[in-house]
Parts: sequence; structure tokens; C-alpha cells
Amino acid sequence: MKDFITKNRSLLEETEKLLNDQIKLEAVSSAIYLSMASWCEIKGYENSSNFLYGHAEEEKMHMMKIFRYVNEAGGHALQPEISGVPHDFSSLKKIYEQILDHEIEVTKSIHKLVDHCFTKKDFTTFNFLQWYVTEQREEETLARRILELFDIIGVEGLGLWTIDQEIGKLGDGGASNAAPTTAT
Ligand code: OFO
Repeated sequence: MKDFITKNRSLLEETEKLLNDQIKLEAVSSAIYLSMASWCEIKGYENSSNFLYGHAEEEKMHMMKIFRYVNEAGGHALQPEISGVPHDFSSLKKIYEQILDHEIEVTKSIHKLVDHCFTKKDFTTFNFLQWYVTEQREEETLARRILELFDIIGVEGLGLWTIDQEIGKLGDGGASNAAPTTAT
């Protein structure tokens, strides 16, 4: 009976593999942001630290949303192996530059998945992924807004302190707006 259930499903193996790759990428995002939060905390950038702790939670939620979807669709969600997470960062600005670069990579990966689902006519997964398309646009915009603070305020004198204060006004990285999992 179980064999019948696992063999009869709409989710293609190729799509399941790509979704598991995305699960890993979201887990990597969460791990990197947690590491960045810790670095900010020990360097005294309290607001950036809180922002990044929130962002790490948000990425975990992104991962779990796909994780649950894969199993609900009859696949097998795989707990990813994570290694090589950096612990040292050269400056606060470098952290946010890395975040923007990383989010652009995540956007490309989501777009690749969306394109794949459209080509394979898997409109269920295509529809599920639309939330991520919107989320990535928001995350890239947020990283850009933060980097603009460095240009507008400058890092001299009280600059870095002021930038960190402004980042504190941006919230918790979105964790409080966390979307529910796929279960309704
Ligand atoms: Fe999951 O959005 Fe950032 O990485």
C-alpha cells in the first residue's frame, strides 16, 4: 500500500531534487545569518545583531515551508548537511554586501525552479513558489536599503553607530511576518 502511494504522485523526481537543493540553500542562508548575528553581537552592533537573528529565523521558516511541501506532495524532504559557515567578517558593511550578493543567488535559484516547473507543467509547485518570488524581491530591496545607509550616513565618527540605530528601525528581518507552512 505504501509503495502504491509513493509511486503515484504528480511531483517529478527531478523537481523533488531541485526542491531539496533549495531546502539546503535556505538552511545555508539561515546558518550564515546566524553567524553574522553572532559577530555583530560581540562587536557591539546590537541592532544589526537583532535584525540578523530575526533573519536567520526567517530563513529557517523558508526552509521548513519547502520541507513540508515536498513531503505533502509525496516526496522525501532531506535534512541538509551544512559546512563551511564563516565566523569572521571584515566589517559591518561587508556583511550587508554579502547579504545582497547571497540574496541575488537565492533569487536566481528560485527563478530556475519556477522555470523548471513551468516547463514541466507542474502548476501546483509553480503556484507554491510564487510566494518565494515575491519574498526574494523584498529581501533584495531590504539589503539595498541598508547598504544605502552606509553611503548616505558614512562610517566616520558616529556613522557606524547611527547606521546600526537605523537598522534597528527596520524590524527583526521579517521573522514576525513569517508566513505559515503549507498546511491549511
Ligand atoms: Fe530565503 O530568502 Fe533569503 O535567502
